[in-house]
Amino acid sequence: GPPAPLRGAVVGCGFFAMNQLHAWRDIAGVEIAAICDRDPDRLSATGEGFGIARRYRDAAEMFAAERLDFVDIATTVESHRPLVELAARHRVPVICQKPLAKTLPDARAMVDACAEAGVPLMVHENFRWQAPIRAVAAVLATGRIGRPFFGRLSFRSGYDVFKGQPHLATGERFIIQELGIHMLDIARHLFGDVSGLTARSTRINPAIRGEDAVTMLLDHAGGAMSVVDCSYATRRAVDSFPETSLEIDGAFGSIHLMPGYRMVVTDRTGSETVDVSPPLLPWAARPWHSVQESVLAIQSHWVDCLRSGCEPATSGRDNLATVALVEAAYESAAAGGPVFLHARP
Ligand code: NAD
Ligand code: 89V
Repeated sequence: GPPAPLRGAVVGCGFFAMNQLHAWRDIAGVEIAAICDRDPDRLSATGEGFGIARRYRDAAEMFAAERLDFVDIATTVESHRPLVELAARHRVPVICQKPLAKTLPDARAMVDACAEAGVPLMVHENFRWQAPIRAVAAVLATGRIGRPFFGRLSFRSGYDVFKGQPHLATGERFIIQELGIHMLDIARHLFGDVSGLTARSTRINPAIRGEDAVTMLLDHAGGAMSVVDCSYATRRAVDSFPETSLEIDGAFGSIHLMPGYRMVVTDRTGSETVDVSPPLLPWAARPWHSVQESVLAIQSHWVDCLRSGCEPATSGRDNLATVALVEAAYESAAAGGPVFLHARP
């Protein structure tokens, strides 16, 4: 018969966790048995909304009382290390939201703690799981455009992300750590390891504390070069939030992902335009639906990996290289020069 359902718990019942809880409901063979949030109002509203009776304000209490097959940590970055280490002490497989940690040493300690406990760690790095990004990666993998020598990933918007996530306005670091991290992960995923990075950043919005625009130049060890640019201070007639625009030039052709989820592939035989729109899940709402569908995709991948024992694509170990790029970007933006990553992480 079918395997027993996996008993999971979600820690952090805030803005983004709602997507994770909806996606868990859509995945067969998973039951969210318990939730945790230190805020009692969020805890009860989430418990009522999703019909989850076992509720905890303290994660340590939850781990002591529950038998869990995995835990899904959806809190903000400050609590990621203590919560991941707590899960490792209880030998519970763990998913942690991005950014895994604010520093590379913290991230390494988390990866080591899970490795020593013998439990898998996956970072909820969902952008590479978005339908349009998966479509681009699939074309690239066929070799139709040849070896890529140039890539451009661009995310420019004026969408008010601070309304739903006020913590984004108060952190010392903003766009590189919160959004650039996704773009840098996609760049690694498409073009391979990065050997050097140069970044320039600035703050345009006077109402926030961190940087809200960044331009980065990446050297990939395989020979490609990419430009990654992000802004939450861009005003346009049509705002494309939360779409990533992408251009890849290869020796025999190109891939161009443009706003409106249109992908144009040019190869030696001509050009083809493909609609790579994400499906609109029943619980999703535009314009977030592409991100929301990627949450279902990455969580389904986690379940497949837990059942088969394979390493998740965005494992903690894999994600160290993305965290290293975030760190390199802040270092380069502060010092002005390039940062070389040969010896890392
Ligand atoms: P939020 O502040 O809305 O929610 C976080 C919740 O965690 C709050 O309810 C808070 O009370 C709770 N919490 C914090 N520390 C806790 C602890 N130690 N124990 C129990 N509960 C605790 O934050 P958010 O905007 O939902 O962001 C959460 C995380 O999700 C961040 O790391 C953010 O970067 C990430 N995020 C990812 C994506 C994506 O596409 N992958 C999108 C948005 C946000
Ligand atoms: O995608 C994210 O992780 C969001 C943001 C608003 C920064 O894009 O938190």
